Amino acid sequence: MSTLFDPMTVGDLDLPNRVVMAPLTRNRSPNAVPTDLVVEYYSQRASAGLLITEATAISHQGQGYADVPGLYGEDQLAAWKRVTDAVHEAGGRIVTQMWHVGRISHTSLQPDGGKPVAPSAIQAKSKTYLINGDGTGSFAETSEPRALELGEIPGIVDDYRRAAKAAVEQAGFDGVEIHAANGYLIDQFLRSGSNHRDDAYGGPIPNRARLLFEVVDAVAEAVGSGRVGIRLSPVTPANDASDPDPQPLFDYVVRGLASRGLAYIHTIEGATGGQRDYQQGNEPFDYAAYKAAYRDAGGEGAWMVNNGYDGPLAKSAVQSGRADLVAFGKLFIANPDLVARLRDGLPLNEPDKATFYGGGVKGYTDYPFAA
Ligand code: 8OZ
Repeated sequence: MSTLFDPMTVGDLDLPNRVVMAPLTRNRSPNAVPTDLVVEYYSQRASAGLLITEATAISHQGQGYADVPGLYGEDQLAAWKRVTDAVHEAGGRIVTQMWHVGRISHTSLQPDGGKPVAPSAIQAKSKTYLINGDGTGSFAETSEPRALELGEIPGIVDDYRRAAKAAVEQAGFDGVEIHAANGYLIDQFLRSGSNHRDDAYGGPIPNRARLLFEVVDAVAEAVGSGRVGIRLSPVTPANDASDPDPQPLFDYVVRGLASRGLAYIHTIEGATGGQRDYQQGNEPFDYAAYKAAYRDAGGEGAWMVNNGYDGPLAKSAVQSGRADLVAFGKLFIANPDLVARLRDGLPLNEPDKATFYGGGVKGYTDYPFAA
């Protein structure tokens, strides 16, 4: 039996424990460049078994929010190198979450003020976050997207490949996580609510999953599959994601991932940041069957779970063998030393929602460590 505090080899990475910091958007990187505060924030949390960065855009086109970081400019990569150096210096391991938002964007954030891109020209019923001329933030409706032309898709796959290579070779990350969750580009292709294409990337499940596998293969080739993880969210309604029949779709996806040698599969169970038993379609999603589909197909990657875990739920998930790794979001925002607090049964700081997105030190690097 393993516990949450036992080490584990995950692909090419040796983790000292199973407590993972989930990717968390914090909107504190003006011009897409992480600041000194970002360096401090991640290095404070270096005792995590693994740090996953906030979602980070692979290209300007992949941007959808104000002040989120990127992996496509030399200044962005140099800033991330300072983050990874500081984390390594503090004894930690860090991968970056590679992000293309697809339709969850706004023309004001796109190259030349153009329309965001998507599988189909269907506007999401969702909001994004912008910074106004006077420096204040506000939420705005996502813009109407345009459908990607077939001939544009290889360029997007190349953007993932280039970002992965730069993240590892230039920015010093230990690996990358492909963001295929929460209603962003890859998830928009997967789910039938946002994908009405009638070409090789739409319609039957293998077509809707085609972009995901092309991205996984390109990224794995660029950095080695043992440095690649992927995040999926089979039933989340986040960002207007919808599909009436998620079980066969996501069982197919993890079966296809099984042969690709990834370090880990990271699943958001339920509605992101919300109800764990959230349902899309007529039946509850069977997470055990989904995991079994991956293992039956020969998948040997670590199984990472996320969404609403507290200490007891996380400990039992690992001890029962239901999961290998548990990713914590809000608890890691508020507790830089979460591993020690969970291990020693210390009280936890409460996260302050008002300072999640944007701002400075407050609610970011000023949460206290336990005495
Ligand atoms: C919260 C706010 C903005 C973006 C996700 C990247 O849901 C996000 C995100 C979360 O995956």
